[in-house]
Amino acid sequence: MKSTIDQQSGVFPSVCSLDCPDQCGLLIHKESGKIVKIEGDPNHPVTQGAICNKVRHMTERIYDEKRLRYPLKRVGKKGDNQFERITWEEAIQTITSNWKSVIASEGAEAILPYSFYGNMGRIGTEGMGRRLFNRMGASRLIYSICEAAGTEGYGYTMGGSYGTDPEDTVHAKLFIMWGINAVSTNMHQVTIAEKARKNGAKIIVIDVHNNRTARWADWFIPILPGTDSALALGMMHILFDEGLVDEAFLQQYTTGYEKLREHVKQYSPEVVSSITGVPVEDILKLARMYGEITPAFIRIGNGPQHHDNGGMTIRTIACLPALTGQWLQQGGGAIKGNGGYLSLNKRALERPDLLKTSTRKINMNLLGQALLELDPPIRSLYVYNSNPAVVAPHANKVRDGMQREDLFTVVHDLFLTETASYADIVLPATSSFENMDLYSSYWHHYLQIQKPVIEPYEECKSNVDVFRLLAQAMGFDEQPFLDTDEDMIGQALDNPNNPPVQEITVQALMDHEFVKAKVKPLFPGKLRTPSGKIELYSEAMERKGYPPLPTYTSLVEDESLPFLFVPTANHNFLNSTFGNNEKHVKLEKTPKLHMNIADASRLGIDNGDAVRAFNERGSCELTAAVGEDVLPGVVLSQGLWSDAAKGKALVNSLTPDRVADMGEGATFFSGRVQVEKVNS
Ligand SMILES: Nc1nc2c(c(=O)[nH]1)N[C@H]1C(S)=C(S)[C@@H](COP(=O)(O)OP(=O)(O)OC[C@H]3O[C@@H](n4cnc5c(=O)[nH]c(N)nc54)[C@H](O)[C@@H]3O)O[C@H]1N2
Ligand SMILES: Nc1nc2c(c(=O)[nH]1)N[C@H]1C(S)=C(S)[C@@H](COP(=O)(O)OP(=O)(O)OC[C@H]3O[C@@H](n4cnc5c(=O)[nH]c(N)nc54)[C@H](O)[C@@H]3O)O[C@H]1N2
Ligand code: SF4
Ligand SMILES: [Mo]
Repeated sequence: MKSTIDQQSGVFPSVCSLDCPDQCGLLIHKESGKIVKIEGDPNHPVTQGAICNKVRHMTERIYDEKRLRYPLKRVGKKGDNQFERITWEEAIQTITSNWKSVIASEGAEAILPYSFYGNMGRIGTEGMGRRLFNRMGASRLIYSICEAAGTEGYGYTMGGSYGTDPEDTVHAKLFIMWGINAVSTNMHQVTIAEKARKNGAKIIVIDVHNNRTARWADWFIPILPGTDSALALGMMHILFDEGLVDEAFLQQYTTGYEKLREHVKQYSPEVVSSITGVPVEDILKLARMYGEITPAFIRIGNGPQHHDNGGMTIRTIACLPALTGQWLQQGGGAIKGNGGYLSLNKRALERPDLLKTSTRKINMNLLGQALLELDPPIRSLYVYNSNPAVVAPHANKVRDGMQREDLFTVVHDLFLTETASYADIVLPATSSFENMDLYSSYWHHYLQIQKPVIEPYEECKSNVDVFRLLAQAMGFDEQPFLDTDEDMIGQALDNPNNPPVQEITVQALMDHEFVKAKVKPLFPGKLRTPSGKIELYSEAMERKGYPPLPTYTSLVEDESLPFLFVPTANHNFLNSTFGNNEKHVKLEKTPKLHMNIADASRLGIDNGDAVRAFNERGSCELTAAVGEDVLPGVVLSQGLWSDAAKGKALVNSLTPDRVADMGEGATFFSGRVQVEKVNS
């Protein structure tokens, strides 16, 4: 392959590496060996040349003064950010000699890798690192911080992460954006909906916040947090009651619809209104629109599933398209996540066979607890592709754990993140434009290989390269550690359980900017549920002790404090990424706490006041945004602000480290707080 690196100037196709469903095609403009501009690739069939503001300003992040250039070792106290330059040899030697002595004295389970999708490249996230830690016999991480609860819930109904092809949704006549702030988090779904709108489509947003997406809608339905399953059940009640269901579809493609018909009788509009805060006439109107307009498409977001009851809620919403037979309409149905369609050969990528004996699994949502309370203890933490000191729930507990003097921490990142400030050794990472990887979207059906566009910045190394060095220094010389990047990509694509991906070759991805997997439509067909049908009644759930029919379950009683605190994503950052980049911080202005005017006036809080939200887990200072953007009893913030930008705005200091009803998922949005004015 002729490397684009060798060409000093030109325009090169690329792909966005961030954890975002759109996975945009990019064009990288290069002059004299440096990136000068990043824009959307107009040839990409889904993203069509449009990209978000975040990535349009990505160049500044790549060449940011603050970017890590070489390995560092800590010379001050943990958290104090005092480091000294060391060589790669010293870094690798220090890490592996620590690991060897930990393994000799306490066993490899005392080592915990912690990572997520700061870069979505599959070999950098799921490849060499998993191989190394499997071979070592380290503790294994449960990757549950994002969509685990909803994925399990959706899976009971639909048999896996399979939904509508987003390109088809241009034909929809009704869009329900359900707990997704798509204008900020899935912008091309919005672009497609806009096209459909020109053909008469209506857009409904169901959310707890009158945000950018709500303001874009034809109809915004505010709902109380954590009550969405009740609303969906109320819609089902009306659909059955008014004969708006597709009996033929129910009979042919679902299990348990007669039981469901009886079951939803209890969810009358009056009952549902008292749970959700949605007026009876709006529940009726919503159900009738959904029953009468076709094709109808539901885009299910992270909002409803980052709650204690998130799994059951998503399982319940996922039943709706079956009632009206929407899965047979082009563009109808739902998307929660489409990752199943592009699933890769996980075994080949991660090589679980290298693990000799089964090792303990540690839920990433309980990192603080794991570092402070686990017995036998964790002695070494290796973090990459993630910033848990900011993004993980109960962040103060996480930081207390990282503060432990006897914990040896390594952080591999592009920046000296809040997490890195607790590290003993910091390793500099390449950006996605500096190394090769395979990208597959969890929304559309395209795969793409990122060929390196520029040379690695200073002494930066990719995840895969660092893991290779570590494996070598550990004395692991098996083939999996010798595979090249291209070998690994080939192995990942070769998935016998997923023919549409298996037929895509490395060569095809090298030759074309992107390739669409030839995904078969879900219907007519057999799902991957036990019955092969949409399971309105699920025996699998029953066996696990869940109600077998979709059900409203309430949030767990948190501390008895007056407000439910919903700390969501914001427009100009991506999780904590960009929270340390000046341009993005400036665009986002200041971290706010949205509250209802009725609550604010009772507490003597005016718009623009400095306020403190607190509970027994921590405290967080924000600027009050008073109005009617949230219902009374709810306070909401946007963005995972970095310490550097606003010292006290660590929203995750308040979030619970309880796990959700399914998937051991996160419950970021189910914590309660008190709020008070900060007197300056
Ligand atoms: N700009 C930007 N884009 C991103 C990200 C980012 O941080 N910034 N993050 C990326 C990642 S990793 C992910 S997982 C996705 C997440 O993207 P989204 O799915 O949009 O997730 P959130 O923004 O967490 O929450 C979605 C919406 O749910 C609402 N909400 C909260 N609780 C409830 C509830 O109980 N019911 C209802 N109906 N709504 C509720 C919130 O107000 C919010 O508008 O976005 C990705 N894209
Ligand atoms: N309160 C609250 N908390 C949340 C959420 C929320 O909505 N509210 N959302 C949750 C969700 S959905 C998610 S997915 C998580 C996301 O949490 P994380 O996965 O931790 O996401 P980021 O904060 O973007 O951190 C990614 C880090 O990876 C680094 N990185 C990027 N590329 C590379 C690379 O190639 N190699 C290495 N070694 N590092 C790299 C980046 O510089 C960045 O510091 O946060 C969760 N936390
Ligand atoms: S963050 Fe999302 S919208 Fe922005 S360029 Fe990347 S994939 Fe596209
Ligand atoms: Mo996420």
